[in-house]
Parts: sequence; structure tokens; C-alpha cells
Amino acid sequence: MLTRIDHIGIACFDLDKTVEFYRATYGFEVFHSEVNEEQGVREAMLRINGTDDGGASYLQLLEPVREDSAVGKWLAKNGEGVHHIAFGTADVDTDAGAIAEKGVRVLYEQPRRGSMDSRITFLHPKDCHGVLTELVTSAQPSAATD
Ligand code: CMX
Ligand code: CO
Repeated sequence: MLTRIDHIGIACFDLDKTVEFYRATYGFEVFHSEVNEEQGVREAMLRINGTDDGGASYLQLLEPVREDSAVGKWLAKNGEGVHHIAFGTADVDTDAGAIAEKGVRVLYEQPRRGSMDSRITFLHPKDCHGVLTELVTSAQPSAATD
């Protein structure tokens, strides 16, 4: 069951400048940052709020580390902006399987490693009315709360 907005993924050209915009404008601080080589991104997670399933909701700021990565290609075509949305679930395998049975293309056969050791998969934007959609199971939901 999808129980929260886990994050909104925002593509940017300069992660440090974008982090500073969110800090100076809204007061949001970096909760976690990492490079995910497989996904081809340098990213910062800004924690916005906790949720009643023990998880949280974040903004995920994404800077490509390679031009031919998903975010690099998207930025070259569209410029900065909202790249994807991500729903949180306690069981990404079951939810991805159930959604695939409805005819929506799930991009990974098995979930891959996402931010903070979460397990993630994606649904094809052309099957989701133009929205690249990610499904996320946090490593430890309790660790995502203060
Ligand atoms: N949102 C909406 N539509 C998108 C999109 C996005 N983020 N990315 C691509 N598309 C659309 C394109 O506009 C294009 O549409 P048209 O044919 O109408 O022009 C179509 O999808 C194909 O796009 P493409 O540029 O040729 O790109 P690819 O097919 O090579 O890749 C996708 C698209 C979704 C398969 C790829 O981006 C992907 O695998 N994404 C999942 C991984 C990812 O995004 N990782 C980064 C985030 C990591 C994280 O969240 O942790
Ligand atoms: Co994401």
C-alpha cells in the first residue's frame, strides 16, 4: 500500500546553489546527501515532515554526475524543474508487482538501491500520464523520523 509522498525529485544544474536557495528561502536544511553512481546523481534530501506511518516526506534535489544519466538527459531537454514524484510503501516488491499487473511498465525487474539505502523502482512516465513515478521502501522507517 502506498502510504505517503516519500519525496519529490527536483533536477538542478548546481546542487550547492539549489540547496542554498531552499535554505535561504524556506529554512529547509539538508537531512542527508550522497552520490548514487548507479543513478548518476549527486543528491540532497531535505526532510519536510514526518508521516503517521513512521516515515517522512522529503524534497530530493538532484544534480547529474553524467550527461547521459536520466537526470542529465532530462535537464538538457527541459531545464531545471520537477523530475519525478515518489510514493512510500512498506513493501515495494508487492506494490510494484500489483501495479505491473495493471499494465503499467515497471522499469526494474528488482528494486535497486535508492537514497539512504532505501529500495526503489520506477514506473514509466508514458504509462502514468506524463509523470515519472518512483516507489520507495525506506531502509528503516523509524530512522527517518527525529
Ligand atoms: N518525466 C516525464 N516524462 C519523461 C521524463 C520525466 N522525468 N523523463 C523522460 N520522459 C519522457 C521524455 O520526454 C520522452 O517523451 P517524448 O518521447 O514524448 O519526447 C520519453 O519519456 C522518453 O524519454 P528519453 O529522454 O528518450 O529518455 P529515456 O527513454 O532514455 O529515459 C526513463 C526515460 C524514464 C526510462 C529514464 O529517465 C529512467 O530510467 N528513469 C528512472 C531512473 C531515474 O530517473 N533516476 C534518477 C533519480 C534517482 C532517484 O530518484 O533516486
Ligand atoms: Co527519487
